[in-house]
Amino acid sequence: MATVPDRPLGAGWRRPGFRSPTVWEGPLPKGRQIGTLTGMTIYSHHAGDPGLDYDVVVVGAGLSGLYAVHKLRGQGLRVHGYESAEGVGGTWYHNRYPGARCDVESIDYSYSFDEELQQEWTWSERFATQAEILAYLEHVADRFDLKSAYDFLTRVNTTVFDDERGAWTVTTDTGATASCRFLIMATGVLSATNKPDIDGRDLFAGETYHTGEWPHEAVVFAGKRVGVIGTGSSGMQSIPVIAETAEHLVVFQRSPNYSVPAGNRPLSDEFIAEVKANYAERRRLSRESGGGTPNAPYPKSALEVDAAERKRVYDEWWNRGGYLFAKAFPDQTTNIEANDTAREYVEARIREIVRDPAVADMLIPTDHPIGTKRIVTDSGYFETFNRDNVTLVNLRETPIEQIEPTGVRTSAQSFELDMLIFATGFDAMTGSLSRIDVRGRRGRALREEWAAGPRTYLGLAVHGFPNMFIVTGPGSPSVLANMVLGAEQHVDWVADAINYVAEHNATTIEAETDAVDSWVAECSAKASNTLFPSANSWYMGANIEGKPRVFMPYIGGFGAYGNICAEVAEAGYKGFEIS
Ligand code: N01
Repeated sequence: MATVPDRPLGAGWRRPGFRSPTVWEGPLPKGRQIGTLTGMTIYSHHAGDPGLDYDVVVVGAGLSGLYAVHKLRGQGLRVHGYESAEGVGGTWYHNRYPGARCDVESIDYSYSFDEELQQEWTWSERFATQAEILAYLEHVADRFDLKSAYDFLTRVNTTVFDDERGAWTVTTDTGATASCRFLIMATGVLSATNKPDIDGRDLFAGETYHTGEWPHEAVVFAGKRVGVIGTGSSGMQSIPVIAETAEHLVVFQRSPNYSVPAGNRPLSDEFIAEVKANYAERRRLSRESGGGTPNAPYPKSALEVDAAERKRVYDEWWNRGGYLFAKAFPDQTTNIEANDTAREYVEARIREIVRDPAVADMLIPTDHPIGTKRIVTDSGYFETFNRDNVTLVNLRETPIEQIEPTGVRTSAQSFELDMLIFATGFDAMTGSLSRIDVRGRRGRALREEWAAGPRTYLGLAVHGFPNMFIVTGPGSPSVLANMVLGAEQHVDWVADAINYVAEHNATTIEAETDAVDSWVAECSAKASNTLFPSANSWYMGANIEGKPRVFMPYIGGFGAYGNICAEVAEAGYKGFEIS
């Protein structure tokens, strides 16, 4: 005799009106097996379209996809996932370059949906390493039996909507195909790597790596002449670690970036106990906050306080560490004069650290207001340029002319190298979607729909692409907020929307064109009230040649955005057509 558990698999398991499972005393039911929980087999009783392979297909097994599988299975839906990598983790699976860490504190960059999970997992450091985050995601996947939902090493090539059937068909590079009612694109925002087309790029005969596609095998720098192209977060995190053992390191910098030391440290037992005792309140504050963590700026404007008070605040935020420095004062990224005070403070700190004033000059950005590109959270970055085995090359003065079999030739000299590392970033926010051939109503391609920049309603849905949801995509706070809580908020919203469709015996939910127009205008208005559009950042798509210049995330705040989504749902999914 087998039983189906009568306790929730997750919030929403027993939503009114939905076909939730009950305790079975008799022989195994005839539903489709959807997983196991504490040794019991779970069967779906969702009366979806039996002609479809699945109720939901989830693309991606990063932190968004994993939660989507868990949540929707918990609603009794038949869920299947595809993941191009061999394992779970998404960006944390691939970005295993030396020094890779998250710049959001580990105690916040973790799931909140399950209290037991939250209590049983203990982070060892304030800013977790990639390895620890991946171990955490592995733990989550095992704990909730999520891997069983996935085909790994399977890349989704096309997704096509069938107007007649109100369903999607997904095809993959292994030849596997699947039909489903709902499609969840949990494809990640920093997943599609950018390897710039530098002359001779593929001619280099030594070892070549991209930080975003780092191999699983150990990479040895000792005794080697290493070149790194790119000084964004990935470059600035890996450079100090590489410099420790490389014979010589050449850093090819096109644009300098602002960085603030992480102030990383091990977490004490007392601190962890206090966090765990107050997690609920911490999460509540995070959900209401601007950035998805329980941090708020100083309560006064940078221009309202005198120089001594301003310095005290900047000292405090500098010592806190990391990108939050951009939010020390509330007007720092909206008012250029306020921004200048932060910029001058950081410039002075860089000059204190870097011994050679000419090198310090090269390391200080001059092309964007501080904080309008993500401030890097580093561990010893500027100090690295005091080492004898490190050379900084300013590509603005001496651009790369050619990559050659033996190294890199700039307009000034040739650098002989044994290893070349591309820390050149991503086709962010839209790249992972545009690399899939997504076809909506009447065969319309998402690439065409977004030719002038991404157009979504709430970052979640696209007109003409019914039943397709994007998690943490363009038009949502996404990378401007805590991605884990962002993913939970999105997936919970989508799960409720799917319930709503089922409860109303409907087949499709689709963003209305007017709703998309107004949301795009709202996102643009919010961005234009800030200094962000003035930077050539990946937020703007400016790092990819030919990409439309549009500020992609929603910058109205995480809490405010959550409220808007909730109001839309409460108003019967205002702006969506349900049919
Ligand atoms: O990528 P980037 P990233 N020739 O785009 C340079 C998150 N992240 O992987 O600025 C020469 O920021 C480019 O130069 P320029 C985080 O949100 C987080 O470092 O275009 N150089 C730039 O210096 C971050 O913002 C963490 O002039 C070229 C670099 O390559 C985001 O991911 C860690 C070039 C790319 O920097 C992306 O970071 C890592 C060319 N042709 C990443 N093309 C943490 O949590 C590009 N570059 C801490």
